[in-house]
Amino acid sequence: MNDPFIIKNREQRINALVDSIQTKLKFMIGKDPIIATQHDWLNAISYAIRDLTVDRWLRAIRRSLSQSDRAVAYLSMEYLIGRTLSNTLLNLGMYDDVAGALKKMGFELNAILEEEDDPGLGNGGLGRLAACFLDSLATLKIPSVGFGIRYEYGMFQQNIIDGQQVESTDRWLQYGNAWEFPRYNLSYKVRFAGRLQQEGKVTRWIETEEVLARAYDQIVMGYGCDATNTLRLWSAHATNEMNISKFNQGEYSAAFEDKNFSENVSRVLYPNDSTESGKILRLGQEYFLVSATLQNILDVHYRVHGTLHNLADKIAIHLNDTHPVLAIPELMRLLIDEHEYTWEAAWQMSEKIFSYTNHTLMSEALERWSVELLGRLLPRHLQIIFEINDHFLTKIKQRYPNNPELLTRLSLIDESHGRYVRMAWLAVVGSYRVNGVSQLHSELMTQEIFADFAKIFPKRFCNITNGITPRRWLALCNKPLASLIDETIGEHWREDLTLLSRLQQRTDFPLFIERLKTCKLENKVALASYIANHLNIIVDPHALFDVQIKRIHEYKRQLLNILQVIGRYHRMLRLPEKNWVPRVVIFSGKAASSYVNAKMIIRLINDVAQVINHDARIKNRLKVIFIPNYSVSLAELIIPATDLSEQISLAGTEASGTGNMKFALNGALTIGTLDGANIEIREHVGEENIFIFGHTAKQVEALRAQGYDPRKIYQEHEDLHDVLNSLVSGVFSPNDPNRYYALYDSLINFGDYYQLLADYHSYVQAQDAVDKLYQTPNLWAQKTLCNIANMGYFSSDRTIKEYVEKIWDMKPNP
Ligand code: 26Q
Repeated sequence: MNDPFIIKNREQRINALVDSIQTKLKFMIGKDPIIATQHDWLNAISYAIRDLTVDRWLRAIRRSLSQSDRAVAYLSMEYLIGRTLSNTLLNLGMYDDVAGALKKMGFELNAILEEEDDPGLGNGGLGRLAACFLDSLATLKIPSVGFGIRYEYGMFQQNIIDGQQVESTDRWLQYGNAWEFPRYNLSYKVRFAGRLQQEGKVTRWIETEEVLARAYDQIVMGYGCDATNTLRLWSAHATNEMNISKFNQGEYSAAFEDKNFSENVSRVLYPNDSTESGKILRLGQEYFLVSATLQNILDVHYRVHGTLHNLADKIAIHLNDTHPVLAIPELMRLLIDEHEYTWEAAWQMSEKIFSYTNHTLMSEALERWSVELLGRLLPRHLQIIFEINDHFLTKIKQRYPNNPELLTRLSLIDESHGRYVRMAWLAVVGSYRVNGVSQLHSELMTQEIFADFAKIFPKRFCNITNGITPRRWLALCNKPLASLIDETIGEHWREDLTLLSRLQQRTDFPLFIERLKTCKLENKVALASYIANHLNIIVDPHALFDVQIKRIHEYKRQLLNILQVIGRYHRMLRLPEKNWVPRVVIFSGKAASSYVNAKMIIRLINDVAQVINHDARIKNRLKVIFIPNYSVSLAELIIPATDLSEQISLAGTEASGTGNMKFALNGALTIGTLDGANIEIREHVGEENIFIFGHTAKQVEALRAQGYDPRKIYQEHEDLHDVLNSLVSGVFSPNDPNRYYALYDSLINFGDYYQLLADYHSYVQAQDAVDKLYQTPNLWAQKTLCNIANMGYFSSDRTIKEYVEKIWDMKPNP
């Protein structure tokens, strides 16, 4: 197609686009327009648009091969990139032209965009962070490749049936994926199991089973004209399509057994956002990603440089949590066993290459693998891990000769209950830099889980507060607000989000405040119409939209939120004449399939919704909505429509949070605890513009240490007493009054681990302050503007610049 960039005339550009889309439908999809489905058209459009990005991409790859500086390999088991077409149109600045072309063909752009499957190749925050980083790396023109797994089935689809979560498979590839380039001849053998054979100093790993890793590449387009990078996802294939001797004996299904086993490696994403230890297939996936990636990196490096000696000067390998930490022993293995480096030389290189981000402090979420299982699946790696441990502990012994407890604590092998490899320890020992994801988290990280390491390697630890890409999370998802900002301060904020501070002076411009309110209302109308169409519930767009959307997890305390809703319901029944601020309380999020308590919380929310939404006495002034199947694209709809953002985790448990940033950037006020990045958000937006409540991380610790007694709070506070009693009196589950007994019990009789009751009252007070402010709409809007104007710091561009300076040791790009 003629490049629309060089066509000056809009009419001609649109014609060129129409022409190209029709050609794609014919020659790539092979369909007659008369019978083409909406999805066929989506694919045709996607191919046509993809064509416009390929030249830049190939140029960028060529540049990166000949460059003298370091490149980044970002290793992550998860990427939640969201839909690609809309993002590409934004980056190319072609939204309007394509809308025009489609109109001419009788389509509506938004309907086509909605047709694209949202690839759910991640669980939540960690996967979305990786996607924001890819966007910023490309936009900042930092040569980098994201490596991951092309799961055939992503995060399960969540259906709500009779109030309960029911999972089904996410068949996101069923109609193909127009954005990927399969690299049929770029593949590596990944080996598993087998045994070790020692020949003098040389170790051989023999009799292994093999799986083939095939690369699928996707263009990662940054904002602005020439900015592109690559996301390379590995897909597992059998090395032997079938066992010919079994086939010849007529055992047709047995002939394909091995093939099925191999391909299972990239079959499905594990839907747990905290470690599910012991699953051998998960370990297989982690190693599969790492082995294919490292072979690929060494391969390319050797072809360009003719040696591996300078590897550390040319590449920084970043580990997104411990999930890809086997990269460290894998690099050692490749250098020693396949490239004949000595152990010491290999370790010296390795020590300069890896860096690691920690995303959680909760001990149950730290990865550990049993020595027995690791030894069975990856005997050579286990051996190398033991060698790393010996090497490390020998040095420590020299420095601290009389401290055996310290050695036990630092050992990569935990021998207290069985024998386990502590993956986070391996990551710390094998990385030259380790970072946390918010100030509080990084502080606690060096005071708690990594306290011993922080004393030994004080310079190794640092903080880099998370960020979000302003392209997807404002320009793309909130068109009304983005245009208002463009009109006011120009368009450059997309690349420099700190420019938003220029909006601060508009707080005193009544006309501007009016327009800001109109933007919010427009977004709320769109969400209300989604809710009406999909859930058959009518909500008033003028009501306060109070939103908590994220994974369902006890530490995030959705339960505290719904308890507070029940409390409000009771008060409304007691004082029906009071001028209650109408509220729509919205929840969305998935629970890990095996997480019983989280699923119970979903059920409770839905049961409470049934009762409240149908109680005529409250006159529609309170609605509870659970939106099923939360995803990146749902977040793009919900966040711009939010007035109040719920960030209420138990202080000290949410490493950072990134949703909190998206809401504030889109003009919601936060109600939250002093946890994760909420603390830094408060510093930036000012404490008068955020609703903070509850105990601090220190107070949480102190309360736990002194012996916390939730029953006392329950007995002393009548309103809370009523709320909890309503759970067990069957108000919300009349046909099954015992349904919520276990939840009730966990709060009152089993120690209330997440201290909901301890924060309940300050939470209710903060919610009352929210109502009060909402009754002064102009003041509310002014405060939302103070939030928007001060969110510049939370751009992932700033985050990535900090990684470049503090971790990856690259020269900033000219
Ligand atoms: C590990 C082993 C086996 C199976 C699953 C897992 C697994 C998968 C995903 C463990 C953890 C995760 C995801 C963690 C996560 O999303 N953490 C979040 O990271 C965000 C980005 O830094 C933070 O903002 C959040 O606070 C943190 O919860």
